[in-house]
Amino acid sequence: MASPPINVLVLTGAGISAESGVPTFRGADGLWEGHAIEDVATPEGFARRPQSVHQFYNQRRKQLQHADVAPNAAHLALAEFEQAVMSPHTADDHESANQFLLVTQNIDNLHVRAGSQRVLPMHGELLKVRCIDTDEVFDWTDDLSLDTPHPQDPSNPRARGRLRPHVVWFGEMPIGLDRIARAASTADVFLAIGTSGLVYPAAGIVRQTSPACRRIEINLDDTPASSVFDETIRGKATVEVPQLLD
Ligand code: BJW
Repeated sequence: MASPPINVLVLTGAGISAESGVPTFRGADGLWEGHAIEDVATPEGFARRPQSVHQFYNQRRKQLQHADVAPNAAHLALAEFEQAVMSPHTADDHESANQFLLVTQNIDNLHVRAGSQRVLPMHGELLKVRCIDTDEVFDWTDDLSLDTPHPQDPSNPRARGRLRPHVVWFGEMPIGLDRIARAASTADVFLAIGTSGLVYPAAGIVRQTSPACRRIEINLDDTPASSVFDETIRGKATVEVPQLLD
């Protein structure tokens, strides 16, 4: 007999990429020039010191493209798991099909590089920029500055410096919240990996799941959200994620 369909929702945070060489925000090294991320990653911070904020993201953009930064065993296990859950042989019609969504707070592209397909980067993407005037989004791998020409208007001096990182700062609306709320309310399994549970609305997703949902947290340490989970697994993402999903 066919097994019932399963809905899986995964939320990842900086901890899943830590072992790929991408620093977390609130760990021992999680400061930038003595500033907490809460001070740097705001529209007000960008308005006050745009060049400094560009420098922060330029460094991280460069670092993400360093040859040593690559998806780790946790990213790869999630991509394989998605493929297994969503294999066309698991259902012959849409109604009874399994569902899978990977919501990431990370702006690195490591889930996509690992082969994950149903990825929702709710805090934006480091390798994209957005025009402040038109909201148009462009792929971007280079540095940004107050002098960067507009890709569609390169010879217009007045169109320079109108690009910003395509990321979500404090006080801005995260991406895809409706889709996330729908996925949470129908999830049978919710898995949160490597996130401190301090930043909302991401930290509140676990509370949007139904009582029947099995909620699992993987983290090195306890978080303020740990008590809401049914299972808490303590350890490194590269060890615990492949073990859980095997
Ligand atoms: C490992 C590991 C290993 C390490 N293995 N584990 C409700 C209550 C209170 C406040 C608010 C609220 N609702 C909204 C707010 C305000 C605010 C907020 O949450 N503030 C709190 C700080 C108090 N939220 C917002 O402003 C959000 N917007 C919003 O709510 O809009 C609504 C609205 C808008 C306008 C008008 C009215 C309403 C936006 C939040 C945007 C967050 N942006 C950032 C920067 C993104 C760009 C960038 O990357 O630079 O997102 S901040 C930063 O924190 C980044 C991260 O995605 C996010 C979360 O961090 P994360 O991933 O959890 O990392 P860490 O470092 O904190 O934790 C790592 C964890 O991994 C640790 O637990 C380690 O133990 C673990 N770990 N190695 C396993 N190997």
